[in-house]
Amino acid sequence: MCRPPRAGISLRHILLGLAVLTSCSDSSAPPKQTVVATPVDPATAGTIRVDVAYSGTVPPPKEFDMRIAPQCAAQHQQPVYDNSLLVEGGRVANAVVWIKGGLEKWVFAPPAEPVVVDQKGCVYHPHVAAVMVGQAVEFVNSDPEAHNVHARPQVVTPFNFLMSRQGSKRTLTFDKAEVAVPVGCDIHPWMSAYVAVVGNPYFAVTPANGSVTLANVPPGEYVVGVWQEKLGTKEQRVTLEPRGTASLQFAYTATN
Ligand SMILES: [Cu+2]
Repeated sequence: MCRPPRAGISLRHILLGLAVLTSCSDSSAPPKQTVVATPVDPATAGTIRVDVAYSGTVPPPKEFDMRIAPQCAAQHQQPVYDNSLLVEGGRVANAVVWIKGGLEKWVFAPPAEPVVVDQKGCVYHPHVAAVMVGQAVEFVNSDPEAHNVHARPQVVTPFNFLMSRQGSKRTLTFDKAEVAVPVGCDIHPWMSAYVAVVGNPYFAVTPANGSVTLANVPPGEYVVGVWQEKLGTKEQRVTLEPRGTASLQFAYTATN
C-alpha cells in the first residue's frame, strides 16, 4: 500500500508531476538495432588505473530520520547515514571514473547485462550506478512502501514514475551520456542516487579503496574524468601506449 507522505508534499503533487513528465523519449525497452562495434585489438590494448584521494576534514555524515515512514525504519536495526561523501583512509568511494574524451570515433556495443538499482529499506542500492548509453538500468522496488523514481537530469530526458508494488521492476535505457543523473524519491526525501551514463564501456565506480582499473583500452590519447557528487568533476589527459599501463592520481581537497 502507498502511505501518504506527511512532509509537505502530497501524493497528489507527485502524481501531478508524473502526469507532466510524459514526454520521456528514453525507451523502456532495450534498443532493437544491432550495433556494429569498432573492434578493440587485445594485442595492443592496455589499462588505465585511477586512484581517487581526498585530503582534509570529512564532515560527519548525517543520520537519516525515517520516522515519517515506519515501514522503512523497521527494516534497519542500525542508524542509516547519508553516504554522499564516503572517505576512508583518504580514499574516495562512489566516485565515477570514465574516459571522457578521445573515443569519439569509436563505436561500442552496450553491455547486455542490466545494472540494477534496488530500493530497499527506503535506500537506493547502489547509491551510485554507472551504465553505458543503450545499456539497461533496472529499477526494483523491494519495499512494501511505494516509491517514485524522480530524475532531474540536465542532458537526458527527465523521468518520474511511481513504483507502488513490492517486487515491481522498471527498465530504462538512455540515448545520451550524462555524468551523473540525480535520482530521488519525493515520498522519502532522504532517498538519493545517481546514475552515470557514459558513451563508451570504459567506466567504473570507485569502491572503498578509491581505485579502479579500466581494462582493454585501445592505445590513444584520452581525457579521463572523475566525478563525485559533493566534490565535483576533475579531468586529466593521458597517453596510453600499445599494451601500456597508465596510472592517474586524482586528489580532491577539502574546501573548508
Ligand atoms: Cu521512496
